[in-house]
Amino acid sequence: MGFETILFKSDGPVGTITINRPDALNALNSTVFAELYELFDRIAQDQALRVVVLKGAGEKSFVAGADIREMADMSRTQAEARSWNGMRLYDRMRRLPQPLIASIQGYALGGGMLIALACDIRIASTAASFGYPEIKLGIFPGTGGTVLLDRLLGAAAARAICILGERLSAERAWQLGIVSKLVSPGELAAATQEAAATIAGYSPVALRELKRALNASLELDFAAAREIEIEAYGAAFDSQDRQEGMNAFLEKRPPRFIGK
Ligand code: DAK
Repeated sequence: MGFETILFKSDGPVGTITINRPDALNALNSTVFAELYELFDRIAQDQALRVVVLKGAGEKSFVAGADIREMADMSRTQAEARSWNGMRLYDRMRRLPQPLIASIQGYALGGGMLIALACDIRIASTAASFGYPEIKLGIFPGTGGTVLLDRLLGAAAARAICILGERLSAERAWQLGIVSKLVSPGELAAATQEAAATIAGYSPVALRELKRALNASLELDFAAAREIEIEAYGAAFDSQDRQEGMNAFLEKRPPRFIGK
């Protein structure tokens, strides 16, 4: 697709995006943000893709944060504009109809942890590490990073991570619930593929509507989120896939979901 900083390949229903700046530990510069946004926009339209994996190139790093070299000379206006851009990308990712898996082999720091949190599931190797070190640079995770961590983890854990700026081991991130599955470095690729294959076998309609309900719960108040949950549930229930899922169960055979 002709991108400069990211790679994309698809293998049947599974798409894989690689952030490809290994010399800068895959730090996110404005080109990465723009290219990812464009790619996610295309993926959202592609019904053949049922699940997407996001990873970083090389052995050492998933993403070591926003590109500090690029941020160093920014004005306040530029920084705020970039924050809006970043949030737009993370919202795009969360609202992707397909589930997104972050496959994390190394550093997931700052904007790197945030982009992993914008995925639905995080599978990490024991060699990975996490954290928001922004406070050490005189800033803080100001691209929705505080809000998202607070909503996903709860206020106490989020505050400690933002204020202390400490590096969390993969084990600690797993205990906190940031990491959904923790595996040895040698098992990461296979564990990621296994999760992707499992999800690819589920109904795309149910997954899309489920994500809509989960997003509503993250973004709205209790009463409004429940209304959306019921509406999304109705939409899933109305699908041919729901009929197929229940028929397959009753007929004791595996279901074949078509995404309708
Ligand atoms: N930006 C730019 N270059 C980076 C980088 C980064 N975040 N992290 C690493 N690099 C570069 C290094 O400069 C070095 O380049 P050369 O010197 O070789 O040219 C190369 O990657 C290898 O890094 P090291 O030599 O430092 O490797 P080490 O193994 O010694 O250390 C490390 C790895 C990850 C511990 C270390 O590189 C490190 O502390 N990196 C910075 C981590 C960090 O502070 N991350 C948070 C950045 S602030 C936004 C969106 C998000 C954010 C802000 C705005 N918008 C959309 C507006 C979030 C902010 C952040 O993420």
